[in-house]
Amino acid sequence: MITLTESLKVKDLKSDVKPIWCPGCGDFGVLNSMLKALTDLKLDPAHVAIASGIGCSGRFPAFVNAYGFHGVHGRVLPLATGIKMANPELTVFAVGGDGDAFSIGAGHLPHAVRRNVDITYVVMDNEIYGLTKGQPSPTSPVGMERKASPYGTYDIPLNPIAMVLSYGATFAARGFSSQPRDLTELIKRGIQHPGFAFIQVISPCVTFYDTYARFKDITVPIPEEHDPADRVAAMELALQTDVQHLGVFYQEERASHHARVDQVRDRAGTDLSIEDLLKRFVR
Ligand SMILES: Cc1ncc(C[n+]2csc(CCOP(=O)(O)OP(=O)(O)O)c2C)c(N)n1
Ligand code: SF4
Ligand SMILES: [Mg+2]
Repeated sequence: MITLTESLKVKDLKSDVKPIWCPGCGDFGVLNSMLKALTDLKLDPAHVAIASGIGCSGRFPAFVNAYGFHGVHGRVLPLATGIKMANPELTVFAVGGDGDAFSIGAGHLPHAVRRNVDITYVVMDNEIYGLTKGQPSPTSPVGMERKASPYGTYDIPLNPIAMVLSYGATFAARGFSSQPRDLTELIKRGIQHPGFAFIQVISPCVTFYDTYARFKDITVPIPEEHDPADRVAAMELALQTDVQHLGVFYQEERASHHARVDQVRDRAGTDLSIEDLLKRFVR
């Protein structure tokens, strides 16, 4: 994490590109929380990189005055992993939607989690495909009736927090875009976590599936007595779906991906030339 000595203001981190999200979209709350987290931690934007997938949420990097890479649909995690491996000094974010993360990109998630790549992954979960005008996503609830599902969805939704906990996540949290102060704190904790920080953010799509009222009713803070070092207790909280807990479910420290790659590099010997390596492995 490379920081500045002087403070930046949120406005310094806003790029000249104005968000074209619909007024009221939850993604505004996520963007503002992210900018506040970056300024609170005094992160040097020249050492921040934000990779995104495709979706309304995928537009995110364009609005931040830092390095950004708007990738292809579902491939944000390989992209962010590559950025971190190429330059471990960068603070790296992956951002995207529920479709990007849990449909087309779902195969990448367990591996980024188990590798413990030191990035913060913010998934803006609106339980729908926003950009493509409202098709069901893997987190849509059963019975969701929209134009693309006129008789209601019937597949059970995935449970993102339970998924990453079962993959061995070292940091799993849930926030709500309409609670930006708490979300800012979660993002700061994610950035400071030395490993893969997974943050599911409830971020309603006002145009195709307005869930503000539902989530206002069913969201509750994680109980104060919850021990975030207890994976089983975290899983029990995650499996409760009648209420949706907000906060940090689980956190532990484990060597990150690039720390382990460095260890392998040390073992292999850094003074070896390509010729030495070829002699050793090519017969
Ligand atoms: C390979 C590929 N398949 C499908 C699409 C079409 N597509 C674009 S965004 C999207 C889903 C967006 O939903 P989500 O990831 O939840 O993001 P949101 O718009 O809701 O933020 C799809 C299916 C695409 N761009 N590329
Ligand atoms: S369509 Fe939905 S997700 Fe996309 S910008 Fe509009 S409100 Fe946000
Ligand atoms: Mg979505």
